[in-house]
Order: sequence, then structure tokens, then C-alpha cells
Amino acid sequence: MLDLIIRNGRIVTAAEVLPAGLEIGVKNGKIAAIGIDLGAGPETEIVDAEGAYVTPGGVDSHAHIEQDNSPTGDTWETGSRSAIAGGNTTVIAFASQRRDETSLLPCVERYHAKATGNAYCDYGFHVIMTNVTETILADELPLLAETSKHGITSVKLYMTYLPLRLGDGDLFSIMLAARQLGVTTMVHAENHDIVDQIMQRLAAKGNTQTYFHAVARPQIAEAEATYRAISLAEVTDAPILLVHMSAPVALQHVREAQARLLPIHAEACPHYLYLTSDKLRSTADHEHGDDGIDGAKHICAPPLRHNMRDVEQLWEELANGTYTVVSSDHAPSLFDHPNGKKRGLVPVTGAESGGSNGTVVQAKTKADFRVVPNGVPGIETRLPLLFHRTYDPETGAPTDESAPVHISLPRFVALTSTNPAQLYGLAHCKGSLQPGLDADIVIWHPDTPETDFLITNASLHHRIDYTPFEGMHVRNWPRYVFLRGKRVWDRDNGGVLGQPGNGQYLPRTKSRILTGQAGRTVTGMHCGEKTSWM
Ligand code: DUC
Ligand code: ZN
Repeated sequence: MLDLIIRNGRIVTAAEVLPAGLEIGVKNGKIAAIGIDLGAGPETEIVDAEGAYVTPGGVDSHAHIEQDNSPTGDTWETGSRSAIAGGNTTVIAFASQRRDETSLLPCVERYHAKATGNAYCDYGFHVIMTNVTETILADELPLLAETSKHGITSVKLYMTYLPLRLGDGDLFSIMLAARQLGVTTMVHAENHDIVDQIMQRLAAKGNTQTYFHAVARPQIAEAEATYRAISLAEVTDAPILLVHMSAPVALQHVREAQARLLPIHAEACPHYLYLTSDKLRSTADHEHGDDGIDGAKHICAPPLRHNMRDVEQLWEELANGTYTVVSSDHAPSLFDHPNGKKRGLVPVTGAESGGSNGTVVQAKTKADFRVVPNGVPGIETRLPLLFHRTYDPETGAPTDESAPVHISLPRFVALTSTNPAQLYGLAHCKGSLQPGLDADIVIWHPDTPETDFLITNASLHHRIDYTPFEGMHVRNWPRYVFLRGKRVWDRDNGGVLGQPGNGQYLPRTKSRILTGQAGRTVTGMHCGEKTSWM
């Protein structure tokens, strides 16, 4: 006897919107059947989707939760609560190695301790590597990648940020080690020295207001580092994913690499798909001579880009296949907290205000974008914001050529659930509405032209005091969310129904390459030449 039957929905997979009339049957937390007129027993719970779309639970493969460097961010409890309220049943967050640690294992343990018993949704970890040793490459990465041991089959590397950045040599050796293990290397690609030089020169001219954050990190810095990361991936024959890509000029390098069948994946995030750098302009308090700091709410790296045409270009890259996944890059900090975004309000020193001895002369402040924590919250709004610009290919693609780009509903499912599950070694249990997989299911509201949801921070479930999307309207929102067959979210009746601890750790299998192929001959090298040094 089935535990649950979902009737009267339009099931969306990464390939198609299935015909109306198909039902989903759930048994013991798994999808047991998809068919017509599934038999219900006396104990079977029946859910009527009322004609709404039904999609797989979201897999958010890039979220910063309870990281050591983010004291005012979400905890596992609040971050994962926010995740399920936005339709996510799986989150892959980060376990971050400290610079002085010569092993990855302590950080994995530390981050397990934070999440265990506190998560509302299922979860896994990518390891952020900041200190590379021979032992880590030779012994620990294989141990981490083994599904029966840790099941951690992805690492993240930074090309910028002093406390985190690695040089090209480290990137090279990690990619080389990762490729044999089925480990995907995620790369934050920005040219550190370009950013650092511009920052210093901005500061020397007194240009430290929040808006200048976007000036300090130009598209060319992302493009150069992206090309460099792709070159390192090509020479080591390693699949990589470039995280949070926001610069069309950088995406050109990705597209070109994909055309040569290199396994180069790119990730998009909703903030880059809707917002521009205008949001970084603060409202100055002229009366008190203070710079404003509200622009800090939108400080993230890479930064929001200047033009709407760049933003629209990103939607084209979603629709044409350049991007493989859309994640939230949920990286929250409280706004109204001295260790949160307001850390960027710094005292004006005597020297700066005309005093003689360089001491603080009065409670006057100025903004300094350089000390604002980077990142925005967005785990709960990711799926609704992306769903907002979808169309149903069964009922017709958008026909107005002047209208902004839309993506098909199957592409939405691929980008937000199926692809991240496959890329990161979760295809055996997550990412698709398919018999045998976990019954992680989102039922949306019946979709009519009048359906409308207003995003306000008060309606969200993180512990952060703002959303960068305040006041935006979206056309739909997850109505019900099921995690392994258990209803954990009912928007109109009780909201969050799940509990901390419902979420389970997910040991992952090898990553799957979703674009390109392994084993290509490197440009300009003889076939087999690499065996002389690999
Ligand atoms: N940029 C990062 O590199 N990490 C987290 C948040 C952000 O904006
Ligand atoms: Zn991030």
C-alpha cells in the first residue's frame, strides 16, 4: 500500500512536462511509481495538486551555512529552515579548512558537528581547501571521496581573498589529484591582483563608499581568472565548475571551452540575474556628514554588474546551455550588526577630518566597502525567482521576440535540481521525479496570470534582517514541499512543518561530467605527451 499519492499535478522533469493525469506514488520515503489511477489503501494520504506544476525538490549546491568566517550568518537550523520554505530538499554547503591546518579531516568533523541534528533538509559538504599538502593530495582526498567513508566528491578553491586564495601551482596539483577520483573542482575566479590594485587606488582617492565595491571588481578580473582556471583544467584534464559567474565576457571563455568539448561547467545565481550595481549606492546621511551603508546589503563577489543588458545576457546563457546549475550562493550576514554589513561603517579619524593627531575625534563614520562581509542571502528565494521566468513548452514558448528571455520548465528543473544532483554525485537519490529516488517533491500553486507573490523579508525564514529582493513580485511559490515523502512545508497551513534533525547527511558518489568529455588532447600538445610528466 502506498503511503502517499499526489494527484492532478503537471509533473516536470529535466526533459519534459509530462501529460496531465499522471500521479506520483510514494512508499517508505521513495517514489514507488508514476502512473495513472494508482491504487490507494485506507492509510494512503492523497494530495490534490489542483493542476499545479510538480517539480523535484531543489538541490542548492552552493550555500554558506554557519561558516567560521560568518559570525552573523545563518545557523544550520535557520539556513536549512529557509531552504525548505523555498522548495529545497538538499543543500550542499561548505566545510572550510583553516589556513594553519595541514589536514582536511578536522574541518570536516567540525562542520559535521554544526549540522548534525539541526538540519531541516538533507545536506552534504564541499571542502574549501586553503592549505595544500602532499598528504592531503595523496591520502585525504581519496579518503574523502570514498562514498563509504565521507562521500565528499567536490572541493572549492579561491583565486582571490587573502585568507583563502591559492596560487596557480596549487590549483594545478589539486585539479590533477581530483580528476582521478571523480571529484569536481569548484573555482571562485577573480584576478586577485587586479582587484587589490584597484581597491588600493580607490582608497587612496577616498573612494570607499559601498558603490565602489562594484568598481573594484570589474568583469575583466573575472574573465582573466576564468580563462586561467579553464587553462589549468584543460592541461590537467579535470572537470571544473566556475562558481557564481556574473560577467558575460567571462562566460564567452566557458562557451568557447565547451565548444571544444572541455568539461567546464558554470554556475549562475539569482542576484546576478535580477539586480545591478545601482543597488550598491547608499543613502548618505548628509545632515550628519555620514556616508550611508545600506548599499552594503548588496555587496557580494563577484559584484552585481552595471548594465541590464549584461543581466539579460546571463538569461541567454541559461537558456542556451552555457550554465549547468543555478545555486543561491546563500552567504548571509546581518545588516544591522557591528560584525555584519555595518562593519563597513568605520570611524573617521582625526587625520581624515582635519584633526592633527590621527585619533578619532567624534562619532562620525564613513563607509569602507573593503571591510564589509561579502555575500547576500538567497536560499529561500532561488527557486521562485527562477521559476518566475519560465514557460511551459507544452503550452507554447514565449513568442514576443522583444520580451526578456525565458527558460523552459524542464530547463528550470535541470538547472536547479537534476544537474546539481548529477554533477555532485547525488543522482542515485536526488534531483528527479523518478521511481526509486527519494520522494523529494515540490508542488507549486496553481499557476494563473493573477497568481502573485510579494517577496518581503518578513515572509522569509532565515535569521537575516533583510533580503536583497525586498518588494519584488514573483509569479509562484512552492505550496507544498515533501522531504523523503514527509510534508515539511505547507505555505498556506502552518508553513514549516518539518523539524531540525529531519535532514540527513548525504555521502555522495563520484561526480558526473555534464558537459564535454574527459581525455581531450590539450591544445598544442602531442597525443600522449602528458604521460611524460603525469
Ligand atoms: N562571494 C564569495 O566569494 N563568497 C561568498 C559570498 C560572496 O559574495
Ligand atoms: Zn559562495
